Amino acid sequence: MERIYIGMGSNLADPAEQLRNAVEALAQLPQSALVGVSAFYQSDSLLPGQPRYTNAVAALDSSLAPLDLLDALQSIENGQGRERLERWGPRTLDLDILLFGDRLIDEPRLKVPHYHMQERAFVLYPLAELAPADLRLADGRDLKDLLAACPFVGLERLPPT
Ligand code: ROI
Repeated sequence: MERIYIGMGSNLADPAEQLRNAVEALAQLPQSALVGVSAFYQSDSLLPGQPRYTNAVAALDSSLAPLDLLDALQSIENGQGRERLERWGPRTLDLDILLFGDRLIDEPRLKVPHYHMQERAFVLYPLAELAPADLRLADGRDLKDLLAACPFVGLERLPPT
């Protein structure tokens, strides 16, 4: 079993409901156990002209291989109506593997740690709710240093529902 952190995001078709459905789907994955889910956070899109996003992070223990987990996450995205019309376009559901145990993965379909996580408050702050305070990424960076360099700006932490 390895501890995996998954970033979740939605900005279409009732985003909070999309994330709740995604959590239920993650809880059903084979060879896996859902360990925790952060609070939900709202923020403006990094790209102008899109609806606001709701984001959260889930922690999963799994013995699935990384690319098998990636396939499973993409089938959850597709099952929730994701249409890949344009890169970076609005989406009903986005599931990103942020961290996979202490693995460094550099494959065409999958790069871990996730490439953009260090500059994204909507990833780092929910991750910090679930991860140990002294978490070190597989590339040697410390989560606390990434947090210190990424201000909590523009994020709205939603009350639990
Ligand atoms: N902006 C926010 N706030 N949250 C996201 O999940 C997100 N995802 C994206 C882009 C369009 C970059 N902006 C985002 O893909």
